[in-house]
Amino acid sequence: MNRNQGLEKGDSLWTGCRLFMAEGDRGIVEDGAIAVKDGSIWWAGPASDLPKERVAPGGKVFRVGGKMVTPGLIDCHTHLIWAGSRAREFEMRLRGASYEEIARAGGGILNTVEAVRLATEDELYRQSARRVQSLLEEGVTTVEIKSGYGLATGAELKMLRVAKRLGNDFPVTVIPTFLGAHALPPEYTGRPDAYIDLVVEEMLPAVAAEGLAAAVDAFCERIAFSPAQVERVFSAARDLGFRVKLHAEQLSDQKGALMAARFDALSADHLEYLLRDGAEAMAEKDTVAVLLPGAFYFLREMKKPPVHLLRELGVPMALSTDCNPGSSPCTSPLLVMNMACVLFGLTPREALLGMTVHGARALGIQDRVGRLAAGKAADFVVWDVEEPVDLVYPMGGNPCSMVVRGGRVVVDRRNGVRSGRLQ
Ligand code: DI6
Ligand code: FE
Repeated sequence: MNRNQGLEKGDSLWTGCRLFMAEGDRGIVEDGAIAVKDGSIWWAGPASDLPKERVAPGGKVFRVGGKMVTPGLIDCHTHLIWAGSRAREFEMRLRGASYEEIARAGGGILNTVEAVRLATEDELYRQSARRVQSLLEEGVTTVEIKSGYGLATGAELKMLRVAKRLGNDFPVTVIPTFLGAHALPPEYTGRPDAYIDLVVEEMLPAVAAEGLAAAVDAFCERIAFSPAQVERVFSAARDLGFRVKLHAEQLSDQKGALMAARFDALSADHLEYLLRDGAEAMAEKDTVAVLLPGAFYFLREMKKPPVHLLRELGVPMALSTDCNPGSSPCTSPLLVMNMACVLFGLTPREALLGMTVHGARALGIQDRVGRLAAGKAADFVVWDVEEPVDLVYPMGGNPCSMVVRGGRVVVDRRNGVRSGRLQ
């Protein structure tokens, strides 16, 4: 990109935008413009400051008419590739069984593992593609997708290949994460350390060799793996050059976040049972707290993540759907933002920052996406609302007007956006 050249034919200018900016007190630029060049943001800010002498005629102009424009949403924690359904377990939980009880009885994650192992790559792709499409229609332009329902080398690689295909076929950036240490597969019952051997010695090298993951995650919990077992996975991951992240303190305090911070984790996720020691370690290492109110809601949790503490310590809070069949069958980032405000006490602005700039940090891609600023990818969403609170307030409905990804309009439900040529 030659930034000196200015805007030419083939580039586009977006005017009349209420820009949601990551910095500043209220953070809205009321009469804003975005200039897009070669798929990236060339300029963004108050229209009055636009360098007009560098805007050549002939380019495309979109007049947004005062709608709010945010960065493309970043869903930084999903398990959206799965087969089968866990509706029966949902019914069991409605009758009083707990998520942990179902898992200990061999259901839960292992139920989905069975279905994923049986599914062909094409079947998995078809089921999962629908979920990607739903996210996209609500403004998601970057989605992280975890493996973790294969729990055998071939099946884990199958999931990660599906993730890659989804990224190639949809106008969404897919960031794949290897989650081999998600649950203990049935053939390793009573032998968790032997399964960790398999993850470390066979799966991780295979994932690295095929370049199929950007980071490595694990589930540190009573019903999953101990901190010592996760440490073995993290050490091996680090030796192969992976950044790590962790499902930590979801159902109990395992000191997982503390351990993750020692490995310079990108993020620690869930965190309902996080205590001050873990939060301080995260603050020190710049580890992002990923909050997942969909899982909190769906599992009827009572204990909330320590939002006040995270704020006090300056730990960035990201927000994500956790889209998965067992604890958060949710493809609505907007509903998740609503839940984060109602259930966890985030402000609407914090919720939006959690799905944009902090979501990008949780994936280590904040230099490329998450903000409306020069040099970032031209990934943004035009919403038929004026303020963050208007976006977060309804429980349902979709005020998305347009989704732009890499400068291209990829969702167009155009309500009142007019386009033409620059004069
Ligand atoms: N925590 C969760 O909430 C998801 N995975 C995890 O480690 C749930 C996955 C599932 O129940 O299928
Ligand atoms: Fe999860």
